Amino acid sequence: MTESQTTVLVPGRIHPRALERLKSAFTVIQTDPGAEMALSEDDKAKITGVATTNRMPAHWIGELPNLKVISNFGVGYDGVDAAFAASRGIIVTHTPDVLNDEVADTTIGLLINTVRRLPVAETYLRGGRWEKEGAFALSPLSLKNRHVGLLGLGRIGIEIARRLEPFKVKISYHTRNPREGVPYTYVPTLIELAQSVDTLISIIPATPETHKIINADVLSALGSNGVFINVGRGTSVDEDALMAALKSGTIAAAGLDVFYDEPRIPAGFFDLPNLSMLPHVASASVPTRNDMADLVVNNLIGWFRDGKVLTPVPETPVKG
Ligand code: NAP
Ligand code: 8YV
Repeated sequence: MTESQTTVLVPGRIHPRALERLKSAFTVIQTDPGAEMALSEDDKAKITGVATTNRMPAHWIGELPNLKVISNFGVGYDGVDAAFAASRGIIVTHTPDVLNDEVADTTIGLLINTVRRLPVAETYLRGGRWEKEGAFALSPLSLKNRHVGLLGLGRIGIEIARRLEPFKVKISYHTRNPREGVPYTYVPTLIELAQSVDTLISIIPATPETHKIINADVLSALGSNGVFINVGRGTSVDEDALMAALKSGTIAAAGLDVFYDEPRIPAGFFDLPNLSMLPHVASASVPTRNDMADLVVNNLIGWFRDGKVLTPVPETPVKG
C-alpha cells in the first residue's frame, strides 16, 4: 500500500500545518470535536494511523481494529492511553525536545510576571492610571535572593534551571531519581523541597502518581514568602488548596499556565490579585508549534515509509 492509500484519522482539531502535511501524504479522515469516533465500520477498518492533540483514550483505540500508530501533538501524552496501545502492539509517539526552549522561556516570563506583577502594571498604564494616579505600587516580592525548587528536571526542567542561573538564585530540585551531572541540589521528597525553597516550579507530567501532589501541606511548607509556578499539568495541583493558600497568605503568589480542567478556570481564581494566569501558551509560538506539527507528521511518515518512528513514548513497543 502506498502512503497516499494509508488512512490516518484526525479526531477533532489539530494544528493546521500538521493537517495540511498529513493531507498531502495520506488519506485523511477528520472528525468533529465532540464526535471524534463518528465513523462508519468501513472507515474504522481502514484507519491505520492517528494524529491527535492529546486525546486517544482506550475505548477509541479499541474501536480501530487495524490501528498501528498514534502520533501525539505535544510532549505530554496523558490524554493518550499509551499503556493500552502498547498492550495491543500499537506505537505511540509524541513531540519532545522541539519545545524545550520555548516552554523554558515562557516559564521564566511567568515567574517574573508573578513576582513583579508586570501584567498588572501594564494594565494600570493602559488604563490611563499612571498619569491620573501616579506611579504603580512597588511589588512586595522580588526574584533577588530567591531559592528556586524545580519539581521535575527532565528535558524542559533542565532548560528552566539553566535559564535561572544568570538570575543568581539558588537552585534545588526533586525528581524520583537524581539526575547525574547537574550542579543543583537534589532533595529526595517534594515536601522537603517545599520546606527548603521559597519558589517552587512544577514541570512534571500528569500521571496517577502526580495527581494533586501540590496540596495544602506542600503549599504550607513553601511558606508565606512562597511563590508557586506551574507549567507542567494542572492535574498536579489541588486547586482548592491553592486558592485557599493564596487567599490566606499561606503562600505569597502563584503563576499558572496550566489548569486542572482546561479551559475552565475556577471562578475564584479571577479575584485573586496574587495570581498570574496564562491560557496554556508555554509552547505557543508559530515556530515552535510548526516544529511540533512537523514532528507529528514525520513520525507517521517514518512509520509508514520505513517502519521507524522518530520519537516514541517510553511505554511503546519501540521499533527503530
Ligand atoms: P520529561 O523529560 O519526561 O521530564 C519529566 C520530569 O518529571 C523528570 O525529571 C521526571 O524525573 C520527573 N517526574 C516524573 N514523575 C515524577 C514524580 N512522580 N515525582 C517527581 N518527579 C517526577 O518531560 P518534559 O519533556 O520535561 O515535559 C514535562 C511535562 O511538561 C510534560 O509531560 C507536559 O505535561 C508538560 N508540558 C507543558 C507544556 C505547557 O505548554 N505548559 C509544554 C510542554 C510540556 P523522574 O522520572 O526521575 O521522577
Ligand atoms: C501544547 C503541551 O500546548 O506539549 C505539551 O505537553 O502541553 C503543549 O506544548 C499541547 O500539547 C497542545 O495543545
